[in-house]
Amino acid sequence: LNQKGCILWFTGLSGSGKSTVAYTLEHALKAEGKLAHVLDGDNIRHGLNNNLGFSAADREENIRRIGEVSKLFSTCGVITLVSFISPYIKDRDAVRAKVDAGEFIEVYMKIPVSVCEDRDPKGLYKAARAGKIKGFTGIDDPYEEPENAELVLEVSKEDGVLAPPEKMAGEILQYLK
Ligand code: GGZ
Repeated sequence: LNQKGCILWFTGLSGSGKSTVAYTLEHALKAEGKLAHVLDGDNIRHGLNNNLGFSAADREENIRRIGEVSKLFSTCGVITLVSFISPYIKDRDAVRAKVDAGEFIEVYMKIPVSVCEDRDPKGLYKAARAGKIKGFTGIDDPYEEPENAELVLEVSKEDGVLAPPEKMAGEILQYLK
């Protein structure tokens, strides 16, 4: 009952696997009887933040509100898995600064844009290259890499391939323990 919450803040490009790993970890944590919940585009951008787009100002406001919501969840004892590109260092650091030391755990999905673009699960990179989406992160909009992430998940050095989500979720679980 007195489980302390925390915020696992996934950051990385579109198609880097943030949500897949976050949901895999949510299931693993729930299987252990822990209170865990994913916040992502589906339950935030379509609801609370449905008046926001992808300008720099809107992305900043998106992350600010998500930070406030995550803080509430964490205070309630939830292991809060937050999955947004969150491209700007200052916006991520502003959330970090609002919570207790150790409560904010930044998880950088360090996947090169070339790999994300090859995967392109929703065809968004293709649309961005074709000029149908303007200001797409990694193509014609910036992504600022974390400098002090608690965890960095990377593609394999040998073959440039992504580890399965279960393996990445397992690494994070080890860190939490
Ligand atoms: C980046 C965009 C854009 C633009 C729509 N740039 O793969 P997805 O589809 O599901 O993830 C992307 C998602 C990014 O929303 P976030 O709230 O995570 O972004 S931020 O943290 O920067 O506020 C992508 C889709 O929305 N998408 N247009 N221009 N991603």
